[in-house]
Amino acid sequence: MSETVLVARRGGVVELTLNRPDRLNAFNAEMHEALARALAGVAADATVRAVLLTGAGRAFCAGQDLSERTVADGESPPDLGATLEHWYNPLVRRLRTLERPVVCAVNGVAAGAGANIALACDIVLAARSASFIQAFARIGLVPDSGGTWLLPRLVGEARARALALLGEKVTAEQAEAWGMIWKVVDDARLMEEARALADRLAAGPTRGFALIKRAFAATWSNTLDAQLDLERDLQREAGRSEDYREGVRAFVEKRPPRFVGR
Ligand code: T3D
Repeated sequence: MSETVLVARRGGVVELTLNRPDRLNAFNAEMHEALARALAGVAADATVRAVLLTGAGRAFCAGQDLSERTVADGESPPDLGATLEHWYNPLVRRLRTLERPVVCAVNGVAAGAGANIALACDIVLAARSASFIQAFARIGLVPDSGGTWLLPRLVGEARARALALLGEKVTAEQAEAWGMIWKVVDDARLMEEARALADRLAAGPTRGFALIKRAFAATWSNTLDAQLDLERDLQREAGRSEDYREGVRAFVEKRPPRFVGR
């Protein structure tokens, strides 16, 4: 089993740690494969009710491992479109469509695809010392892993364009102030807070959370009319869940709900 992604189970939470710290957790094929396998395992296991993604060492993830990308004179360049098609795009799609909430604890620098993979998660916490860098333009590339879609939606087009073109570092505090992430946390408390958040989500109405993710996935391409129709359909489904029944009962009985995730 690959050690490039550490997989730990704590109650209803699966904690995934990118683990190539000497390369700032940059992606190689082995790490992609390990992460894809771990996320497929989560999707297939109904007892997993939340995911926490983080990085080992001083970085969250430095994007693609560039040591695999040097091209000698006369050699033909690698097909980067193929890597996106094979690895990065499925990963982002998997995170966005996974029917469990995904918390990302950005423990240090998140650069290139690493930044955008963090931003693709549902709730992003960042250590105060962490930073986000759209490093692509520094090496002549285009933001990928959803960056050109996510960034303008999160921070507005003016900032998104400047970040993509300049490749400047955004501190965690700036990212919070701009609405790029949910919250900055003191370094020493990051994992404690991220775990508490993941535990809280794991005790929540998992089916309802999956439907919330589906609503947000559609919102940017839908008209208001279409979104209202979608909300109607999703609410109909949520209203049939055991957790909805329990939620209303608990409210009426003035006690905390005991959600089972169905
Ligand atoms: O290629 C495709 O398939 C297409 C897909 C592309 C997706 C992408 O993500 S493209 C963007 C790739 N990522 C980058 O361009 C970021 C490169 N890294 C950096 O700019 C800097 O390392 C950081 C800003 C992230 C951190 O800087 P700093 O000063 O804190 O650390 P450092 O000294 O640069 O890095 C520490 C070590 O990690 C160093 O190794 P060494 O000298 O100790 O042996 C460095 O080479 C290594 N490292 C950092 N990033 C990468 C990396 N090694 C391989 N690939 C990396 N991306």
